[in-house]
Amino acid sequence: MRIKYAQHDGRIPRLVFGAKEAQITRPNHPFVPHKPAPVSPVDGLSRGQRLFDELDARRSVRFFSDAPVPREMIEIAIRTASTAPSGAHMQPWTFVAISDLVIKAKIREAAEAEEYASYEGGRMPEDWREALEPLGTDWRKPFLETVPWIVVLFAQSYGFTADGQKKKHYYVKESVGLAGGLFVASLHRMGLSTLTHTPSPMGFLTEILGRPSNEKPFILFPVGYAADDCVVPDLERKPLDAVSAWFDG
Ligand code: IYR
Repeated sequence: MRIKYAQHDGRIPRLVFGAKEAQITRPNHPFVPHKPAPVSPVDGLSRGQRLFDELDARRSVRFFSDAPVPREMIEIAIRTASTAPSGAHMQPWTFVAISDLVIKAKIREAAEAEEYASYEGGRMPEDWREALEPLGTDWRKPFLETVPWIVVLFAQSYGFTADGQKKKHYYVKESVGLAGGLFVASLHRMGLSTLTHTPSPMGFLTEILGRPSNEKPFILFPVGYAADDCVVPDLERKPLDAVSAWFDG
């Protein structure tokens, strides 16, 4: 790849790498024009505020209605999630969507067995139990059968080329985490609720769902409408100054 440097202040070379240059230097990997729709800072801020208000109303839910959710809503959430940026654009994720009653019952049974061993069998360290105290969780996971859908997000530690060769994946956790975040946002936007559930360990999901060995269970999302009498822990989000640091010139 050809890279041009221009002298910036006589000492630090500044990278000059425009779209034209990219097209010239990567002839086998075409670039296409990208023109994000123009939005003024005033409109942008108001849009950002609206998105914040909407996402700030999202809560992790453990009490669900059994009201049906059309498959198309799950499909669009998965497509939205798959717009996430990913290492070398490998999109190293698989969303496995389950509405089958028998499989949901199997997942509940296996998840509760693991959670029982954690909560009641002494597998969960004391400090962890204390951290979970405000959430009021225990080993019982009835929502795994109440919900119309369970979606299990698998991380692909590696992939395959068209001719079956192993293909390296990069920044898998970061990529799959980003996809999971967009999945949650999409569900919320559609009026659906979910929980980022991580029954531990999650190996049983590989087995029940017959996934290949390059996929590791990452997050289990029960998906549905919140129950009419749903309650959530009275939690607050950290203020901006607790989640940011600034070097504002
Ligand atoms: N997996 C257990 C425990 C649990 C762990 C964390 I970190 C939570 O934020 C909530 C629960 C469970 O699902 O109950």
